[in-house]
Amino acid sequence: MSGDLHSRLAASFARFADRTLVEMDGKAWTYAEIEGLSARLATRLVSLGVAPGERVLVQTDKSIETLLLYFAVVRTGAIYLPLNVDYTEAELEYFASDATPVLAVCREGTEPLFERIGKGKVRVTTLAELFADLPDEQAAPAPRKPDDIAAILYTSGTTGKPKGAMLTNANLAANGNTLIDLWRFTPEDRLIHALPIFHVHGLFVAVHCVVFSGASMVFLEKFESGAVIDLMARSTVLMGVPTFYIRLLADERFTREAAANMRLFISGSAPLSADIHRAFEARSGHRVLERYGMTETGMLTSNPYDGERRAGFVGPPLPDVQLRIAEFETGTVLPQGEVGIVEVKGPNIFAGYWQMPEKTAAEFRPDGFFITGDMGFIDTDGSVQLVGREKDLIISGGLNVYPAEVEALLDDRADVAEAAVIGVPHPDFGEAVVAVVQPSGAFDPDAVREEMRRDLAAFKVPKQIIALDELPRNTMGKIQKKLLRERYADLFAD
Ligand code: MLC
Ligand code: AMP
Repeated sequence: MSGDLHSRLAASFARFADRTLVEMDGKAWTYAEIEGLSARLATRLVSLGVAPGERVLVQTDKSIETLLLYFAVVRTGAIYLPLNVDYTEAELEYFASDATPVLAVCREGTEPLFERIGKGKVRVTTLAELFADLPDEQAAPAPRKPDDIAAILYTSGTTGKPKGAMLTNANLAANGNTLIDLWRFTPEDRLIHALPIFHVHGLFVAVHCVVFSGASMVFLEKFESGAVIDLMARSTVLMGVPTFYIRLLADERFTREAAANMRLFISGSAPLSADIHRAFEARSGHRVLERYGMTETGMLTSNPYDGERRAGFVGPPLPDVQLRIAEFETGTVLPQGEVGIVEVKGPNIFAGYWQMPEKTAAEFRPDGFFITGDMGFIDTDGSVQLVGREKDLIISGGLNVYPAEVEALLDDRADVAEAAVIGVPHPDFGEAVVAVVQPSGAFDPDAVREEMRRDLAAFKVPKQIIALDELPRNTMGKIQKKLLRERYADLFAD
């Protein structure tokens, strides 16, 4: 294996040629069909100027065409840059100007928006246009080296602008290879794929586990408990965020019998509460396998396939990952059992942030360990428990919301003196975004929420805005978010 992602994918395309790779809406595509179509699509991309190292920005709905586009971009050696379909013009503008893509593939009807933000420098197209009269010629795969960038995924930060995490060919190939062994993927597996394909979880973890192992998957446009339960009788694996498991438990059709054919339920992207873990086992007879990862790193830890899957723990580091706990400020490595910042090193750790060498340097220790921003400790059995986050981050339904971004938008308003954005427990999303504001003058929370939707993706818009005459502050004048979190902990209680 040459260590590049295309070669790894191509090995599976050839080896499992006649087997089904993916199904959607009652239609199925074999490995050979997917390879053929993506190679022809690569020819089209090349004719549009897509070349090794160039960025292809993608904001399209979940579909087989989007999956083909991903494989085609990898084949051309260009950099795949997927974006949440929920992002608004204001959010997209930044990504386009930062990443300077050569091509933007967007949803029908949004071409004018992309033309606007591309400022005449980006070629704009849609999937329908790309696939119209696809040439027969199959583009030869561009030679790529393991360290070449295969994808950029944007993540926000506690301060400043979102950062484009550069994932190399070797990062993606290594993590996928490790996971298929760890989770025992075989060609007999059939994955229920209900995640979006613009994040690490649905795109790399799910798709690569399937393709690398010769398994198959059923694409659902989005998670819907009834559809997922119906598929279980002829499927073997589900990957999801905790909200999937919460919603399955809320559906009375989800029973031991319904889950009888399944061999594995995997959870990640956000904490799975020990209560849900136990309730899930009581209902289905399956112990969820929880794992932990990040956009910048891919997967880092996993509970064991055999052996105890501990509720509330994310498991030991993957075989090729080094993980340590350190003191955040000094970087001093802490002894086993002590709580500190989680730091990691391994073949899956990203190459840095796109055109941000200082930000990159700030997040690595001198010896190459990446500082995750998650707080945790290692138990006596080597299993990691995450206990919180050093970064001011809310994870809602597996999606990250940085309070600083939402606060900035509120603080800019004439009717807001100051805002504090916090995460509070939510029965469905795990955490929900709530804004506590000190208004200046007349203030209508519902109208403000509506207006915020123009600038922010829906999942970032506060589920509730609470107006207070005074925000609680410490003696230094800093808003006491901890106190607010405690005060509103039961806001969404069942
Ligand atoms: C949708 N909404 C959300 C939301 N998703 N609000 C908060 N948090 C979310 N995650 C909004 C909708 O826009 C809508 O707003 C309202 O909430 C109700 O939506 P819904 O119909 O209940 O949501 P649904 O479409 O069912 O989506 C929920 C979900 C989805 C949980 C299925 O968000 C999802 O698939 N999440 C997975 C995200 C994921 O892949 N994360 C992995 C990141 S990678 P309104 O106002 O219009 O009513 C990573 C690394 C790793 O973290 O370790 O994996
Ligand atoms: P993202 O930037 O979207 O990749 O989110 C990464 C963050 O998700 C991590 O830094 C963790 O805070 C969180 N995360 C991922 N998996 C888990 C998990 N199993 N338990 C708790 N938090 C998790």
